[in-house]
Amino acid sequence: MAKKNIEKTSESKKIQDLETHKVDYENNPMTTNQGLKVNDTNNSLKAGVRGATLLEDFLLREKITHFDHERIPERIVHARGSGAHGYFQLTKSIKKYSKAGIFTDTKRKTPVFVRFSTVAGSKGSPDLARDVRGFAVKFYTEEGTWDLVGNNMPIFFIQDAMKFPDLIHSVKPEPNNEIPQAASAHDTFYDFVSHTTETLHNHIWAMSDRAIPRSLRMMEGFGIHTFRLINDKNESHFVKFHWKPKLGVHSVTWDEAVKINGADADFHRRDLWDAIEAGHYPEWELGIQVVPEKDEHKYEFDLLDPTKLIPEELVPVEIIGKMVLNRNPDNFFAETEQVAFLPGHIVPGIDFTNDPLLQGRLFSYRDTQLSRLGSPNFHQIPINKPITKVYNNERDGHMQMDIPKGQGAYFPNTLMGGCPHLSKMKEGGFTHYEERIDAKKIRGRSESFSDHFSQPALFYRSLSDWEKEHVAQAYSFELGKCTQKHIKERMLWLINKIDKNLAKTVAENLGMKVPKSINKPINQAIGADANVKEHQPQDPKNYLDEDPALSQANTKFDTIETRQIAVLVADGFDMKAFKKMTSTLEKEGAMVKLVAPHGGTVTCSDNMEHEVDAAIATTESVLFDAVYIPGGKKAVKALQKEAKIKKFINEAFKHCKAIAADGEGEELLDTTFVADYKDDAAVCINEKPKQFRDAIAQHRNWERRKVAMEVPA
Ligand code: HDE
Repeated sequence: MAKKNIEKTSESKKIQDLETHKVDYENNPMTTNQGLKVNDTNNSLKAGVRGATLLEDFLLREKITHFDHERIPERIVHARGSGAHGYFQLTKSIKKYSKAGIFTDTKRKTPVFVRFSTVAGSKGSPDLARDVRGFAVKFYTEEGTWDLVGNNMPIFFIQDAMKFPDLIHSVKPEPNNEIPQAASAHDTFYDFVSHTTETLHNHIWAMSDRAIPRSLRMMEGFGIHTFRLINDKNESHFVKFHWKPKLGVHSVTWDEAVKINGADADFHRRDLWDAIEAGHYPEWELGIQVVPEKDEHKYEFDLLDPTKLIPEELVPVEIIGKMVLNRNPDNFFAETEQVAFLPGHIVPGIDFTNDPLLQGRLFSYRDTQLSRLGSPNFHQIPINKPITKVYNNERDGHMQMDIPKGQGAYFPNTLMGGCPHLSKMKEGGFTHYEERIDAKKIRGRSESFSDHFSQPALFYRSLSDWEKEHVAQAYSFELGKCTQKHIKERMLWLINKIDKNLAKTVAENLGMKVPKSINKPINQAIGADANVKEHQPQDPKNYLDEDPALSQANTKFDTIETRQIAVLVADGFDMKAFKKMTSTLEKEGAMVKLVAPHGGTVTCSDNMEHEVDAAIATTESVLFDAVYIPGGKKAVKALQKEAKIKKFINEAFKHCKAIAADGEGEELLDTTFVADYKDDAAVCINEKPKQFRDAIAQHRNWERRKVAMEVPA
């Protein structure tokens, strides 16, 4: 990047920072929390400069006490998260299905706050753990707040809320030694999974590339449960919600994920933050799959079973709106940490179904916010406040922020003129959908939830060859980390029910054989009374050969917006080639970063100074999407002397990334693994910038994967 540009950027950043702080800080001195002006915050009050600190020091006590209480309990799950503000806008009214304002009014821009997260790791765990990602959206609608608290995979591990603590205890670090952090690859998780076959569908998704996204901005989101849409005639339709990213669905490889966690543990958080700061606002389309009430029992799976998706081949996704994230939080704790999502936050026009997982969530989230945020008034925290006014008779409690007026707080009343009065349905009062229920009270599960193999098999069949290979590698890695033979055997037996070749490959990698049989029954309420019934999983059915929407090979490959391009430079790099290439890439929204043997500046062939973005010692190729070497004799000579520059290129090649070189840049490639693969579709030597651009848009050249495996980097 030319120096002039750099100066401009840092100047505008300074102005932006000042703007943010101006209101509060510009002309106001430091004060205590009581508004007392403070003249020294560096020294405590002492009996003489070398004497003991005095108990009288109220300034020290206030500062330290507040500090001592700065932490709140982290979330039990989804502790590691990153958030952003934005808006949702409907593009197509769905009045025929829903009376919700956000689903009927295309003119509205509804503010949203979104929090993305990993599930298993602690708050400080690395971003690239193999894990499901949370995708929680808070819509501040004119009719009250609606929270769509979903994930980046369309199904969940378990069918009944009762099993959630077991699932989470199994995946969290093992309780005796708190190992491993943010990783499912250990005995307790597979002990649980191999004895709980309903997990297998979400589990195979977690073994796929979906569990190691390239960016939070390149993930799909799903509401998972079947919800209801209710129209103004009080008619119900079943619905599944989908978020489709504008940039397509892309992932890194496992080798990269492991390395990114070391090179930049905040990789996803930084990527989201930087994209928004640079004005490249992440965007998703909202889609719905609608099933009429009459079709409730039409499918081979139960709509209430959260371990099943509705294949898009059977019910297409209808796009109805878009969400844009255009503002970073001002303060991580106040917003991203304190935000409280509750699946029970709903608005008229949307309703719940009897999905037993959803039903359990309706209890759990309020309960967890109480322990996390410490007060039933957590809705008064700015990030959790609805944009509508709140009127009710709830009073007092820890940290009450409002000062309610009036003589009483009860209903019905005459002393307050009957206020607040009840809202009639035509005024927007919420009424539950009147679902008819005629059943025995029973602790049990519907037999229609017992198909545990068909959809994992459908998912696997729908993947491309390279995705299938990644799944096999992931199973092999995860089970390879387990120490118990009986658990691995059981897993192989179950994988074999999903796909025989997959099981064979994994078994070979583990140095084991797929067992011919295991101890039955598969699902066992161990130690339970004989009348406790656990349905045994049914044999897999094939009701659909493939669902193309499940494969990332069918995603969008049409943009290079926000792709990070490492340009390898040193003094004397060829400015002409550099300009030609980078102007094309930057015009399309790619982010060009100069990587050089040292920090500071480098001088190009036109004798201009350019600020270096990263010295090679401080960066890794896994943090970039593509590599370009502009050439220039002196520059290439200097680059050739750097062993890490060669490693950088080899690694980019190993991870199937686009690589381009102009002029003498080719000589640098000649000292790397790329030398023998110059005809590779994503290696562009002295090609037009458009060629490189197209290779980057393809995300990766997976055709290269066989030779790439040979690269020792
Ligand atoms: Fe959650 N889940 N969950 N979950 N979940 C929480 O609530 C829980 C489930 C999801 O960014 C907790 O505020 C139970 C499914 C997300 O703040 C907790 C069950 C899905 C987030 C909780 C489930 C999710 C959470 C922990 C089984 C996808 C992060 C902190 C019945 C549809 C939201 C908190 C954020 C967070 C409980 C299952 C998604 C403990 C009991 C299914 C994205 O209340």
